[in-house]
Amino acid sequence: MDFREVGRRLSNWGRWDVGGHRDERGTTNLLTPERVVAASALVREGKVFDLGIPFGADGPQTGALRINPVLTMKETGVDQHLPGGAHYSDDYVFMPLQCASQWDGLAHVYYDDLLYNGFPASDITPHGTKHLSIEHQAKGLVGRGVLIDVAGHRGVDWLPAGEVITPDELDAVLAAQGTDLRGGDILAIRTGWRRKFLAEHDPASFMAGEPGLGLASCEWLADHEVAAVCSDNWAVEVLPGEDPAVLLPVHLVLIRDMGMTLGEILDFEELAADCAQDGRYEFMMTAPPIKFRRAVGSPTNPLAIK
Ligand code: UVW
Repeated sequence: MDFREVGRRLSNWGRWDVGGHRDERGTTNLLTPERVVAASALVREGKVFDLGIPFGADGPQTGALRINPVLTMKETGVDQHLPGGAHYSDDYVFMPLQCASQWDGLAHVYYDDLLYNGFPASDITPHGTKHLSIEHQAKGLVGRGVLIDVAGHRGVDWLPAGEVITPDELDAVLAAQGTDLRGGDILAIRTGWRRKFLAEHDPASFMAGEPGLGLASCEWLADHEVAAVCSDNWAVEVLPGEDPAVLLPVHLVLIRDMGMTLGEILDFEELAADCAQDGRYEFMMTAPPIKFRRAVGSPTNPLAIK
C-alpha cells in the first residue's frame, strides 16, 4: 500500500476552510458543541482518571531522539532574606515538547514539501512554525473518549514490538467491549506499552519499536470520523513499520493528509482496569495542549472522566 495514494484518498484539505480562512485545526473540527454536550452526559460518578505520565528524569526517552525533562531550581529559598521571613522557590524546565504525554501538532510531519492543508514546509523555521501551531488545538481536545483495550482483549500484558493492530482487530475489540463508535470520538488505543515500561523501566526497549496501527487503520479512522487518536506507545503506529522503505507512514497520512493530531505516551492502566470492571469503555475526555506559540507539539495532562 502506497502511503501517498492512501493520503490522497483520505485527504481533508479544504474541508474545514471557511471563506478565505484556511483551516489549521484538522479533524478536531469534528468536536462540535453538540458532541461536547453529549460527552458531558458520560460523567456519572465523578471518577477522574489521569492519563498523563510524569514529566521527569525517569521518563521513557533515551536521549537519542529526545531527552527527558530536566528541571532545575532558580530559587530554593535558602539564601533569601525577605521582609517578614518569607521564602519562595521557583523552577525552570528544559525539555522537548514531545518527550512524555503529548500531542503531535499538524506541522510535526510532512512530505513533498507540503504540510496539512497545503501550507508550505517553509513555514517551519528555526523560530517555529508560521501555520498549524499546536495553539490552534487549545479548545480542540474535549469530547467523547473511547478506550480500545487491545492488550486487555488479547489477555496479554503488552503486544510485541512490530505487531500491527488491524481494523478487523479494532472492530473485534469494540464488539467484545460492547462499545460503539460515534463521529467526533477521541480514541485511546491501549497496546500495553505503558505497562511494559512500568514493569521494565527500560527506555531503550520502550523506544526500540512498538506495536501499533498500520496504514489500513487510517482508512478505518477516516470512515469512523474520529477526531483524534492517542496511544500508550510513543508513535501510535507500528514500528518497525509495515514497509521498511517508509518511516512513519501513518503519521504522514493522519497528520499531513487528514489533519489528525496524535496523542502519544499516555497511561491507560488505571482507566483500563476500571473499564474492565464496570464494562463502560466510554468517558468524557479532556486533553488540552499548552498554547506554545509556533510549536509543532505540546505536552498534555489528559483526563478521562466517568
Ligand atoms: C516522531 O515522529 C519523530 O516522533 P513522535 O512519535 O513523537 O511523533
